[in-house]
Amino acid sequence: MGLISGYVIPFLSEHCMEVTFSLLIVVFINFIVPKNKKERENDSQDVRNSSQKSSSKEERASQDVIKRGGVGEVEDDDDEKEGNNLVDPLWPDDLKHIPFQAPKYSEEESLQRSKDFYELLNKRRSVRFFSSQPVPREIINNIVRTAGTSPSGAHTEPWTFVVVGDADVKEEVRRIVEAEEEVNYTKRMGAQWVKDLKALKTNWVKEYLTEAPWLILIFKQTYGLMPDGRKRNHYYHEISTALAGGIMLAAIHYAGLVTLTSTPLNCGPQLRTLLGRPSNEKLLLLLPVGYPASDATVPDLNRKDLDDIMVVI
Ligand code: IYR
Repeated sequence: MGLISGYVIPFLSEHCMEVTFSLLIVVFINFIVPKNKKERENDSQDVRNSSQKSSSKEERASQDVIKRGGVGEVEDDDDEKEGNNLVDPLWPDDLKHIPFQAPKYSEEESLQRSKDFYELLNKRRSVRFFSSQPVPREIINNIVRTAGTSPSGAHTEPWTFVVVGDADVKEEVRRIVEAEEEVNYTKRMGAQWVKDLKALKTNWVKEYLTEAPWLILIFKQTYGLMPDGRKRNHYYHEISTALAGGIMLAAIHYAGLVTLTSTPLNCGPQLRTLLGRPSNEKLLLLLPVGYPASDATVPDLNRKDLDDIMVVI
């Protein structure tokens, strides 16, 4: 008591301003500086390799969505620390830049083409009922070539398209997917998700996986490997591969074939093992490809109007 009333209280009342100020500095250093430092680390990590491991609320939320709605393979923490481990750049510093020739159309032609292309793609639907009519490999080759024209982070082309036509492998894919999807629908997805899908009449029985002549499994490569085994960053591998998937959907439709953009939750590791793909490859999408069954149906859905999807500033 003597110490407090004799020294501490008189000291505090005499140095009130200094004490308050010091406390503010301590609070600032403890709470604000580390947060900014953390954000900076996250930013630089994002820029460095576009991995999805930062800890902002938004990022955690999107991770959660991926965990719940993605194909469910957690990425390894395989980022190489930068510093002395820099590898040679992807491209030589003196990489040649060449003139770009765009096809030239008049304004009217452009308008017509934009309308035609919209009308074509507006006919695309996700189809779940396939004919077993064969589709020549060369058509599939061209579809995969087209997907491979997608832009990618630093032109790393971080994708692998596994094309399955073998009936036994398709059977095995179906067995794996149906077993996992049954657990997804009954346990993992949750009541709201299952309720939201009810009208679309999807469930865990997936005949299309054996009916369609081809399955295309789209893997994102989370990193690349150099001939000496060292890793190469694959920037924005997920966005790049998803873009390639979108271009592939357009190519499939343009060829008069159908598909559906399936994301078999929690099947990634098993399918990767079945198909003998390396651990840097993670399954992103599974597309059955073929002709629609003659009695195929699709849900009677409308698309949002332009005004509902576009904001002009
Ligand atoms: N992957 C499941 C569930 C599913 C999820 C969404 I989101 C869909 O739009 C459709 C299905 C399945 O393929 O059945």
